Amino acid sequence: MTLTVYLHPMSSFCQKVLIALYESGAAFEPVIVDLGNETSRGDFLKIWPIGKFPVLRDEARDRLVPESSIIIEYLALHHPGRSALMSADAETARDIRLLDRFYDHYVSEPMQKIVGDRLRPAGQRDAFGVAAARAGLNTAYALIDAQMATRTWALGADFTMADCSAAPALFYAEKVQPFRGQYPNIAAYFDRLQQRPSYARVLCEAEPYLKIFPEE
Ligand SMILES: N[C@@H](CCC(=O)N[C@@H](CS)C(=O)NCC(=O)O)C(=O)O
Repeated sequence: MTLTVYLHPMSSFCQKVLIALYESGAAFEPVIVDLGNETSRGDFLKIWPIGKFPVLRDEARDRLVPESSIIIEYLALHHPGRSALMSADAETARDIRLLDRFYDHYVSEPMQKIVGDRLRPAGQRDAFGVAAARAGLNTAYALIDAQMATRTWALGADFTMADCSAAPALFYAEKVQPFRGQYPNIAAYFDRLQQRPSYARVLCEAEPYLKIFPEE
């Protein structure tokens, strides 16, 4: 098999790429990286010393591709399958990238900050940073809710890379700072995402691992 993806099923950025792979139908071999296991972590660091997943290896092209958005763009170019998730039109592609960046930077990052803080040793928590992350999430929620009042998917009618970013970001964001109740358009959008077969499959595969999520 030419495509190998180094990932963990619970990781939001890996789920983003998995949604893209299931949308396209591209064949790939998943390699689960367990960062808590010295051997698994060491093997992964030899491949990508930055140590963050997902990472794609395309054997046929002899390319190593890190970073979730870059992987999805790479797949769209070389392994589009059923659904490319990017647009050939430069203006539309830029709009997709903007929304993708928005969900990564303004939903995923603050969500990860809040989750990461729960994993810190007692006495080393960052209350100031968490409060800033919560404020940032609220600002992002208000913007998304207004956008989604008139859209089916993040960009509009078509399911794109931005929806791949949105689904896992919103899933974990809802756990740390619920949007249901206050933001009905985000809730309705997230319901649509959960019904999308690609994301439903990703959620099903992540389910056995969710028990290790640090609830608080
Ligand atoms: N910008 C990266 C972020 C990837 C990322 O943050 N991955 C997390 C998992 S969701 C990770 O590898 N965490 C492990 C660590 O930081 O040690 C991308 O888009 O792929």
